[in-house]
Amino acid sequence: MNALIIGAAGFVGSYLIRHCKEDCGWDVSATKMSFETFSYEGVGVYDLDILDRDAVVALLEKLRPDYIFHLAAQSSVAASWKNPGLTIDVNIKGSVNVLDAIRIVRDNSLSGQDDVPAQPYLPRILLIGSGEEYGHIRPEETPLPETNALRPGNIYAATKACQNMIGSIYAKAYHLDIMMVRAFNHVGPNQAPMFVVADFCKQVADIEAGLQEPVIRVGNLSAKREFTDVRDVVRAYALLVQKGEPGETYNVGSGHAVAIQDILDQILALSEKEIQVEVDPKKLRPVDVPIIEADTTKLREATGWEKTIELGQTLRETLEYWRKKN
Ligand code: A2R
Repeated sequence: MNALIIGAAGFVGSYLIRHCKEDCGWDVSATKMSFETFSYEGVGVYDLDILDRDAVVALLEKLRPDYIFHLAAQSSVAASWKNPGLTIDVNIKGSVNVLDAIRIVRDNSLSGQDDVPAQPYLPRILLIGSGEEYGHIRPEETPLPETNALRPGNIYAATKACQNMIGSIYAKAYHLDIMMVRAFNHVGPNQAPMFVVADFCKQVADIEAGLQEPVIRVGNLSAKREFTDVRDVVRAYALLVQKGEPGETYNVGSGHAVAIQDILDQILALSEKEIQVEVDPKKLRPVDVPIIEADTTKLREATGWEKTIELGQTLRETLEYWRKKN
């Protein structure tokens, strides 16, 4: 099988490449933005801006991947408040471009040439959405099934909810094999420190190395979120492109919400330094959703997926990653 990972230079990309290549044994190609530096041994890496639909069409015509993972996004909630226009462009218009490009290449393949028999191009596509799409959740709604009402509480979440709706429309209207996920928070080494676990681990590592005074600056500690190791998340993605039902949405997460305070306590317990905790108003978001927790029955029944890595291990490895960087 031959897989294309769009938006591979981010956090999830290299984990997904490694899994598809090493564990699944697929040929893998990947895309990055022209200004990003990214390479992976044995993987063809192409520059692609998903805002350029013709470029997406050209790449698909060239590679004809069996599986397409669409990771490219403006993926930060905090950045979506600061730059809503870009978030809407990339996450909605960019995703429509990817879907439309797939439709065009499929339609071109069906029209064939006079003397060449048509070879239908029917890839399977995974659109990556977010648990944030559920938004303002009532406590009695958790754990959240995929059928729960979506009440997005921030710009990023609204764009991912829209991507999901458009994915479902394209699957039905154009008979494309599109599956959608709502991925809950995923964590691990190499995540950018704008995300909470990486932020806390980096600050602790900086404090230990004497690069920061012994004060960790935090946002809202009472919010409860799911945290799943990124390696378990990419296993779910690879299973879903193989076993998912077209037009369906699957939650991907541990099924267990943890308070950010607990995460902080676990990370602080891994350090021998005496560290003060201080709330930084700049880290508090304009609207915060108190609890997000997934019902992952649909994913597990469709694919047999189970999480394999405990949160404690992920936190230890993430802190170790930041210690090594100093
Ligand atoms: O924003 P950058 O410069 O870090 O680039 C990101 C890239 N990207 C794009 N790729 C193609 N065309 C665009 N117009 C475009 N804008 C941004 O997508 C980055 O390299 C990649 C996404 O990686 P991350 O932001 O690190 O997301 P992560 O954690 O790998 O999550 C993958 C997916 C995203 O759809 C998230 O929203 C979802 O999982 O949770």
